[in-house]
Amino acid sequence: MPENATKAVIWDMDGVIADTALYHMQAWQKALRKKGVDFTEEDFQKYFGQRNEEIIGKVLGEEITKDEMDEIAIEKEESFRSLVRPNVRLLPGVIDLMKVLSKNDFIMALASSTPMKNIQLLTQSLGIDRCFQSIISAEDVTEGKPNPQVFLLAAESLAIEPGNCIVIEDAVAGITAAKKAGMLCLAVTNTHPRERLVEADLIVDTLEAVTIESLIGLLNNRLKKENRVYREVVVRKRSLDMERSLVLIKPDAMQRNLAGVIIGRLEEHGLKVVALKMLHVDKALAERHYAIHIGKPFFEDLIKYITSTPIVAVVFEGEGAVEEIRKIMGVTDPAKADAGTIRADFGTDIQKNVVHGSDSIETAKKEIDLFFTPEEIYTY
Ligand code: IDP
Ligand code: MG
Repeated sequence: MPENATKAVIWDMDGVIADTALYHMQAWQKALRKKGVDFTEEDFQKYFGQRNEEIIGKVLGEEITKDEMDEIAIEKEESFRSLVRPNVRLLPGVIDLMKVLSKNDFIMALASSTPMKNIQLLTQSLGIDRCFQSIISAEDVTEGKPNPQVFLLAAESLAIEPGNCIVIEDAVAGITAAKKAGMLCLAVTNTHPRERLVEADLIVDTLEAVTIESLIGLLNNRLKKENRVYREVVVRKRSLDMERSLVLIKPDAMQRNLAGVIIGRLEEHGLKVVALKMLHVDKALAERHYAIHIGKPFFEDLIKYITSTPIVAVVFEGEGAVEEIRKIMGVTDPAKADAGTIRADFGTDIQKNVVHGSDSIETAKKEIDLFFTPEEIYTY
């Protein structure tokens, strides 16, 4: 363990480290069938990530006794362990990410809604039981996720401030718990689609896609955000040099609730919103907007990214707006962008750079026409 560790990653287990959902569902079905309850896949999805007693209480109602509840929970967990023992596998990217985290002085905890027995069985079977400085299980908390208790306890046991902890989660309740704990959250779409995980700060489809830079970037952004002093808004008069530029709040920014911050940064410079809409860009529009990049190695990925979730399109107006917006945004690659620019502060990598701004007056005209009709643009 690094001597003066200042940052931590707190791992959820089921659905992040190991793909155990199917075995949990089968174990629930077996235990509840005896009580005459048909536990469907939908029920399972609904209660995913919650603690046993909460699930049993909700499924069987208030009248159930504590003894009955314990009996069902024990039976469920026993059959889960016997199902999982011969089958459990690590999900892709877990080991590599753990290695790179410890190389970069992150310490790690495991915080799961599962009983300690399951955690031990899984971590030992997978050979990762010695990777964590601390393990928090269902027995350690009085309330499960979405209550933040489990993560706060983990941070406390590591002696790391919640604001310097990144939680890795796959469940909606887990992400809510992480945010309530004041932590950053990386979500992986192993269990739920992206649209359900938008509360997270960063969403990936597999842990193989996580870079150490993006995690460190998350922590840095947090610090910058807190230290940031809003500049006084300059309200400018209309002049003959008024220009319009198209700004897109890209999918990664929308997923991380940054639309307001980005629009705010531009407004702070006296640029005026004259048109605004939220839309899910389709492939055809994406290909027209990025036509200039057809044939480049990143083109296909760029189209996938810009069409992945809805975005906000804004027309800004101001004197020299086109060039000024490019300056406020920073250059394409966030790693190379000047400090204090939008991309340096919030961008993750050269593709996920949170914002688009037209690159010339000519392009701006074409791009605005793609996204807005003339009637949709307001003239003050
Ligand atoms: P710009 O957005 O700063 O004008 P462009 O070169 O026009 O940058 O590229 C359009 C978008 O394509 C970028 O904002 C970024 O999202 C993506 N992009 C550009 N270069 C790369 C690259 O080398 N790899 C992956 N994506 C890229
Ligand atoms: Mg461009």
